[in-house]
Amino acid sequence: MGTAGKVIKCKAAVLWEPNTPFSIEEIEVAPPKAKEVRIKILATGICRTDDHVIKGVMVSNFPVIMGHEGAGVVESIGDGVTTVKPGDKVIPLFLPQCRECNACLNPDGNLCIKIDLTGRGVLDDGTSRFTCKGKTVYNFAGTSTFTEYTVVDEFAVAKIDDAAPLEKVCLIGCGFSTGYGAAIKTGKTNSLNSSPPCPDLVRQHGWKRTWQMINSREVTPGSTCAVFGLGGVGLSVIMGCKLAGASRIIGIDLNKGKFEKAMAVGATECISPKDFTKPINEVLSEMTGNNVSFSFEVIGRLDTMVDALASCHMNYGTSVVVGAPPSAKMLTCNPMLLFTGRTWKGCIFGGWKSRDDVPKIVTDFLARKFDLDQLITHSLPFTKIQEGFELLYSGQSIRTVLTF
Ligand code: PAD
Ligand code: ZN
Repeated sequence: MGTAGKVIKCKAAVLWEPNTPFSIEEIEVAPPKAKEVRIKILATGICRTDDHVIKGVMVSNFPVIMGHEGAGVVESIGDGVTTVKPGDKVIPLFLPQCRECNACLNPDGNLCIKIDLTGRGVLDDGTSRFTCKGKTVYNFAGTSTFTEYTVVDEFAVAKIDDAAPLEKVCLIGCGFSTGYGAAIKTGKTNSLNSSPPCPDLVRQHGWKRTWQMINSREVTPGSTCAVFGLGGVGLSVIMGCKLAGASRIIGIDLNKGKFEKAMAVGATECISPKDFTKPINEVLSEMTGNNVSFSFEVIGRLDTMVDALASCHMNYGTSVVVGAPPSAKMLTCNPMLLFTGRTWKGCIFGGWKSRDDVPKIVTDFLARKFDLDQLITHSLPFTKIQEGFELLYSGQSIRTVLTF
């Protein structure tokens, strides 16, 4: 391609400081160095995690180009890149997979050591490829998708099927996979004291399948789940719970405007904590005969993390923290919640090993195993990014997809 090896000038949404609007700027994107890939971004979703950085709740260096739920086409590659080539459709990965660290080598791990959890905002060699008005502009999450071109490390990009519609599968880069994986991979746990040995399950599926389910860590068929937060990620948790065969899925949100969509993707009922004077865990316990096996916090608040923990069964319940916690905040809770046997865990990117699993999730989407259209409520041209964030703030959007 004509641009390979050259600096590309293009448009990007730069955030110069926290709590300010995006500024559409002309930036320079340097060519990829060894083991790096330059991508022409064609679609990107807006996720609440981006907003955490805008609000300063998650740390980052500034100025920064955010965005981490994108999809595009490889424009050029640096020396030594073997897993993608120019013209390939790809999804950049905020959770990389270097295939060498302990988490990558452990079959149960996915938190690759190369992830940028501390907001350094640089590629693996310690520098950024972006400049604007003579200043270095930092990366976000190793991806930076709010730009026409980005550069990522080879360990942070997955080649996907050529037939994939980028304006939909971009959601597989974050929101969808995170929620879906939280339900079908991370939810199930603590096999021996959890619900599968229930005789109904064995009768229905036989011991072999029951044992597979125990070991595959899915939400178990017939179980009751409670999902706190009905944004794009929470709805994806519901889709995963439904696919795993949960028989009751209760959605919890302060915004009742989210209930209709939640029911459409698989919730069996929805409640707002505002309608009750009792603590929400007591409400859920009464509704279910004290039988929530799995709860998911998909908001990113400390109080709802504890509420979700208290809502699952005191003995065999599992609660999964999916919502991104605010930086440098501490949780306080009654340790009795854990002493009685509950399991409390979290997951980043739904527990998926990103480079291995993202192409498979895309293939499952193309095979219509799940529907992403339900999550995409708005589409806007990239330059209207600020409008996309306003839709998130007003609670009107589930996912806005920006196209270039
Ligand atoms: P969203 O803002 O679209 O949805 C959050 C929902 O929570 C909204 O519908 C709110 O109305 C609702 N809500 C807010 N406060 C409360 C409350 N006190 N009680 C009940 N409901 C409430 O966000 P999202 O779906 O894009 O993301 C959800 C969280 O997941 C957010 O914290 C994000 O940063 C995190 C996330 N984590 C990962 C990961 O890898 N773990 C990936 C992507 C997103
Ligand atoms: Zn996200």
